[in-house]
Amino acid sequence: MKIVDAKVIVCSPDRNFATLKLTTDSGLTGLGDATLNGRELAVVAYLQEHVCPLLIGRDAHRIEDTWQYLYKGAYWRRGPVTMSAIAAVDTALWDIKAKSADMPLYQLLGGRSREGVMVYGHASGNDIPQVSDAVGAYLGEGYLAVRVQCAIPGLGSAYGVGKDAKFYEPAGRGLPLESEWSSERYLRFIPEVLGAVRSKFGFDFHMLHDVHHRLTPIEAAHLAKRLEEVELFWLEDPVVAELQEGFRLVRQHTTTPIATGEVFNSIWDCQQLIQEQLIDFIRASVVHTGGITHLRRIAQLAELYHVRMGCHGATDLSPVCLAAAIHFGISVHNFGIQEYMPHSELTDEVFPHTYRFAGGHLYPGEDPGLGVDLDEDLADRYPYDPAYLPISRKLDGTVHNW
Ligand code: CS2
Ligand code: MG
Repeated sequence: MKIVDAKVIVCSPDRNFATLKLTTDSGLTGLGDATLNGRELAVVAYLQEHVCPLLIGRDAHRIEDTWQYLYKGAYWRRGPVTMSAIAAVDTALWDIKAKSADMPLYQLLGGRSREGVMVYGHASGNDIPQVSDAVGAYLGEGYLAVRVQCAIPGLGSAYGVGKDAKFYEPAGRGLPLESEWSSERYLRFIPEVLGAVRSKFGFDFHMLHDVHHRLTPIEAAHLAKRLEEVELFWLEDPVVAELQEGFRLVRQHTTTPIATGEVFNSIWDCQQLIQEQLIDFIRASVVHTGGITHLRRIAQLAELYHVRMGCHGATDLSPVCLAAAIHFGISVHNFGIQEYMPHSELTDEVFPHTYRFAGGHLYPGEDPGLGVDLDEDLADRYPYDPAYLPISRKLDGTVHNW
């Protein structure tokens, strides 16, 4: 079965997405998400100029060989752009293979290990009452796990607080906005927020919080220790993860579970974190970590060290990626939780899919392949519209980690 066409479809139904579509000589097609928030066109160019021409004529069944061909053949290895491009090809080939086998993708990955994929929703607000209302809404919808984020008094903006209670898209149209940050104000306030949520709703649901790379290791250690009393499911991205050994300092001080990895793009980004058991969950995603083929390698390494999967699933990962994550998550043994930020209705129209939410879980469809399609005519009506993630600055103007 030969690849006869490889094209990248860029669209912007509420936000920008890049999608690779492969077509074989037997007429089967496969989709792969190639979206890299704020740098979408870099991946598009990488695919269009340096990958798609190499795919024409290749055997679509040779997934592992194609992965190695694109990874080793580039010479310049790793990085978010390269690995998102490889991920798109890999995901599309798995989609095609499952379709040619006439089975949903998860069956090719070893079949079900569980009935459904437990997810967490995103509760946020500008103050504690708003956050509490948002948490209550998610629990009322049957979510078993809720991430809690809140605006910080005295700061003009905060990570994770959407314009409305449910939908959160951090990338803004046009050039990057600048947001202010104060670790001191954050550290004083966020324990009060999380404590208030536990006081109101108790401990019978999983509560998560995302620090979003903003603290130093000792600040993160201080926070994680203070938060032991609220029993988080995980504290996410407490520090930036380039310095993997930096997590040792956090780990020494606390039993709060740690998650990181949504910005990772290869197993080498997380090898030390996993092998030293410095984390409890790895957040690597299908779209940014070389696709299903490479994510399975990370999962198998993680399993040896009691680390569970908690794949990234924000709205800037398209329904194609989310579908792949659900097929992966329902099958992989060391599954932990799946992030679920529902896409907009318009996005779901552009990407019709068979996965569904019920009772705090996501379920893949039973259609052959990923169970996602792309309505190209509708997609064409929403062309790319430049949008960037914010830049963060401390109160004294120093650039910080957003
Ligand atoms: C966040 C994301 O979902 C998360 O855990 O870290 O919202 C992240 O900020 C975006 O995916 C960046 O594009
Ligand atoms: Mg995050």
